[in-house]
Parts: sequence; C-alpha cells; structure tokens
Amino acid sequence: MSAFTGIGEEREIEREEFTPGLEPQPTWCPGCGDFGVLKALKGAMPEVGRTPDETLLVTGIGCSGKLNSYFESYGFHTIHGRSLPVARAAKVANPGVEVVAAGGDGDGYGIGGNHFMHTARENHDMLYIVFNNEIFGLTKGQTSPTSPKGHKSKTQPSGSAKEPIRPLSLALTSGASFVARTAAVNPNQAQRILTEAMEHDGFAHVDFLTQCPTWNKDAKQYVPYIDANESDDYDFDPTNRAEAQEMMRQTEEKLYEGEVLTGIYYRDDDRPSYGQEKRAIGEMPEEPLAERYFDDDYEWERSADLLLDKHR
Ligand SMILES: Cc1ncc(C[n+]2csc(CCOP(=O)(O)OP(=O)(O)O)c2C)c(N)n1
Ligand code: SF4
Ligand SMILES: [Mg+2]
Repeated sequence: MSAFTGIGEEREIEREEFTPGLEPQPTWCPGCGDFGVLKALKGAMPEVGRTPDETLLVTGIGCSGKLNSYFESYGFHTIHGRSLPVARAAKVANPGVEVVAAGGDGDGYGIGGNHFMHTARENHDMLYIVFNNEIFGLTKGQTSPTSPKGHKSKTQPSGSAKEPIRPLSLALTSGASFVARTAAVNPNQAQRILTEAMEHDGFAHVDFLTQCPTWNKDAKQYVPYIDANESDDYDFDPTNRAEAQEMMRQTEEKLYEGEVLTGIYYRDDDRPSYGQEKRAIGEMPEEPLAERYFDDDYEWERSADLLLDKHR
C-alpha cells in the first residue's frame, strides 16, 4: 500500500504509486489491449497531479472491470453496466475526488447504455473509459453492441445482422462535453488523451480500442492507427460541434473498413459540469457531502479533519 498522504498535499507523484502493494498479477491474456489502458492510466495520474488517495476508480463487469484490482486507488467493482451511477453518486458526495469510471463496450454501450446517455447529458465531471474490443470478452466472445455487422460469434454463428452502435456520435448527441478515441497500440497518445480528459471539467468519454486476441480475431490489433488531430488528411476543429460530428461519422464508418482513426474529437470547455450547475442554483452545498456527518445533536459537522487525524 502506498503511504497515506494528506489530500491536496503538494508533492512529486510517481506512476508506480498506482501499482498495488500486493501486486496481484493481471489475469488478462497475453497481448490483451487492457494492459494498454492500465499503463496509460498509471502514466496519466502523475500528470494530472492526483495521488491514489485522491482517486476513485469505479468499474463494471468484464475483463475490463478487473482494472481496479491492478490499480492502486479507492475502488468500487460494481455490477454489470452500473459503474456510472455509482461514479456519479461518489462525485456528487465528494467533488474533490478524481473519479474515473471504466468498463467494456457490452457493459457501457449495452446493458449500461441508459446510464451512459444520461451521465453524458447531465455532464457529470468524470473520466469514463470504455474498453472497446467489439465483443463480450469475459463471457467468451459473444457479439456486443460494437461488433460489426456480419461479425460471427457463438451467439451469431451466421454473422450479426445488426448495425453497430456509433459510440462517439452517441456521446456527442447525448451531451458529453469531451469525446475522444484512442487505442491500446498507441500508448503515448492514450496517456495524453486520458490526462486531458481528467483535466476537463465535465463528462469526458474516451472510447479506448482494446484488441482481444483471444476472442476477436477480426479486430486484429487496431493498426495502423491515424491521429486525426495530427494528420494532414483530416482537418477539423474539435471545439466546433458540426465539424466534430462529421469527423466522428467518418471515423466510425472507417473503423469497419479497416482504417483506425483516433484523437480528441470534441471538447466544450465552457459548459458547466453537473456539480457546478447545482451549486450555482444553491441545490448543493459548497462543502462536500462526504465531509459532513450528524453529531449527537443532529447538527451537521465537518468530519474531514477527524478522518485525516485518524490516518495520521
Ligand atoms: C446483469 C448481468 N448480466 C450478464 C452478466 C454476464 N456478463 C459478465 S461480463 C459480460 C460482458 C462483458 O463484455 P464487455 O462489457 O464488453 O467487457 P469485456 O469483457 O469485453 O471487457 C456479461 C454479459 C452479468 N455479469 N451481469
Ligand atoms: S478474453 Fe480478450 S479481453 Fe479478456 S483478457 Fe483475454 S484478450 Fe483480454
Ligand atoms: Mg468488450
């Protein structure tokens, strides 16, 4: 375990602080893209200046959901498709905590799709990483909401008859104020995008392409990838909604034609987050709910100092 540090204390933060002391060995298969998410997230934390004590990682169920077993921070491994409501509640109760929600494409775009849409609409301030391997990995390769049309699996042996979900476009139209895609094969870009997403005030959705060599041979390795923000072939302004929408449309079509486009597609840095909106209309106290408790006379008291004293 890392040593307990005072929240907000100024000091140098090392990426290795995010490796759990007991170091459980990941049970992900060799070559799994999920390793890339772990690496990028550990690398991003020192850049945003957050310690494990200041971070909450909330995961869904799937191979992706195992992330918080391998990442040192506060953690909550929820049930399938329910990482977002738990993450929202935690952020509302304690806005000072860096909240990261994470899960698979089945978890977030399928069973949890309703939460995805409404968390984006309400612009809750958090990073949401969706490990997009285009299948259900943990349950052995069934078709997921992002599996391409025609994709063959045990559940769709003749090939999926359904069009896949377009996650970037869905996030934008639902109201997310930051939308990006990166890939496990592109660790430098992934770390930079996760850093910018955490620094953003509002709902930051990152669709993270994670190859599953065990069950999804079709998805190959998501190479070669193109950074749409850097490429001379694409010219768009991520702060312009219409241009972002058009770039997302092309990206989502091209993925299924074998061209992997990535980058930051949309950002609206002026839109207030849910917490900011609620505080502005006086519906949320300035001090975190998590730092309040009732004393014996049923008076609100601040408890943060007591908690810190306990740890010291
Ligand atoms: C309510 C509920 N329904 C179904 C399951 C079975 N289940 C576990 S993980 C999973 C899908 C995993 O796919 P995905 O979310 O894409 O994550 P991955 O394993 O690919 O990372 C399913 C259907 C469950 N655990 N709970
Ligand atoms: S089954 Fe696929 S997603 Fe799950 S750990 Fe193995 S390679 Fe990764
Ligand atoms: Mg999946």
